Amino acid sequence: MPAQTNWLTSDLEHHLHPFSNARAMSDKRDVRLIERADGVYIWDGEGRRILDGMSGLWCVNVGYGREELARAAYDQMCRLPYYNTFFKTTTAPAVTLADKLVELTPAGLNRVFFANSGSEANDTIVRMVRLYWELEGRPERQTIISRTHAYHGSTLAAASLGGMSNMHGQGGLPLPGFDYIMPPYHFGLARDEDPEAFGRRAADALEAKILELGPEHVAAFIGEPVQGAGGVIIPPASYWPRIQEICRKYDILLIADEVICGFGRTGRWFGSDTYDIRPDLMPMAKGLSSGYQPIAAVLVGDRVANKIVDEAGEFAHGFTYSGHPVACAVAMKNIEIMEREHLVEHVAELAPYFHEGLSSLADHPLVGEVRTVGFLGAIELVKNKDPIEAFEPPVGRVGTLCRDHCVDVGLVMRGVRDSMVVAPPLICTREHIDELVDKARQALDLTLADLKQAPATAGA
Ligand code: PXG
Repeated sequence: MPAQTNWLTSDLEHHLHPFSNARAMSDKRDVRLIERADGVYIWDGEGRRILDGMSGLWCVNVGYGREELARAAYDQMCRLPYYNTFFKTTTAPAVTLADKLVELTPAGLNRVFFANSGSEANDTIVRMVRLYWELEGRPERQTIISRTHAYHGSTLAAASLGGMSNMHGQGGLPLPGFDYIMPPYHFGLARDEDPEAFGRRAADALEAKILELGPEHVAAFIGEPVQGAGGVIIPPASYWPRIQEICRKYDILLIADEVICGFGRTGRWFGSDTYDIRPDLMPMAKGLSSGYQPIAAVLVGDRVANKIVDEAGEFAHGFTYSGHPVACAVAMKNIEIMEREHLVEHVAELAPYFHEGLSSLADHPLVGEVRTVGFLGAIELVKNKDPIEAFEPPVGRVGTLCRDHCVDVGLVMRGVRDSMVVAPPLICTREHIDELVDKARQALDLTLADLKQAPATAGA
């Protein structure tokens, strides 16, 4: 570890950060050291305590400082720090975890493939889906349909699955075989329309896209139950039933990306439980180990699994660390903690309180809408409330300004375009929620003050 005075220079000279503007960081010497964490709080290099309203990056569901998880890793490292699951070998932690995931997920998902990140899980899915249709004798069924603002990871295939324009703008993406429909983003796309009518219309866009491409070319539809990184886009109740009807009608596979929604985030074990989704494939990561170890899994439904098991021969795919024993042992202990402390039930119980708390911000002059499900929330920032008017471009200027003020007042919230999103650890109490809401209001006040001083340049 470099001396305190040098770490910033070393970081800026040698460390390329994900999704960061290295030039701007370097010019403004703008990087924050996070030194330690406990419960729902993190501490920065200046010793300031910050409420982590984002659970790290939507992942530290059981909160920080869990010695039990450290011990699970230590014990497993002493017994067997590594062995692979290739070539007809297996390990107890991988088998135990696979069993548990089958038990926790909706019926019909009976096989598990392990990976190390959500991106790898989604890459795995692209390969499985293509193989499935090849084995069905329908290799022309290649296209996977996704949605604008979807995030499914950063590898070439996962970034192609996602619908983020900034990612597609670099390196010639998307790859062939991916297409997109609108998200069920009521506030952003159709706030004057009845939400349920809009939900059906957003789902009908899938049928229109299938017919445009020709059903014989469509392999699958992928969606997060609630779009997370895209801005906590919560679908109207009418959306998922209609999407599933369309998938069945055209016989296409359904993939529910549970990387954010999984493990209690929406108040049930999986977002698929909350929205009654019956997917053929389900990637998960993040909350699987609460971020204490990198691990991901793909739950594979019988339709795809049976085909691959019975007809593929060898599935030529895998990672050195698929089913890593230490990561699996930690994930298993993480699930044990969630069960023992009834964290999923806790989220369901406090979800109305979380909703009320965040909704109390709706009277703020900058807030156009607040929406929540479970412990996921979004606060839309607007220039004018009545009628609603967005800020001048560039999009994200005010969101970034507010995000920086959040840190100043001791809160992590994430800016997505000009909205603020939150996903606090599932262990949050009523008091933590009160603190989160108080600090969010302080940050909104500071943002408003900046905008009053320099309406078009603040945050630029
Ligand atoms: N699917 C979903 C739904 C995700 O949210 C991934 C897949 C990819 O997981 P990995 O483990 O490869 O990162 C994610 C990841 C953000 C942010 O800024 C969100 C994610 C990752 C990085 C940043 O909100 N989600």
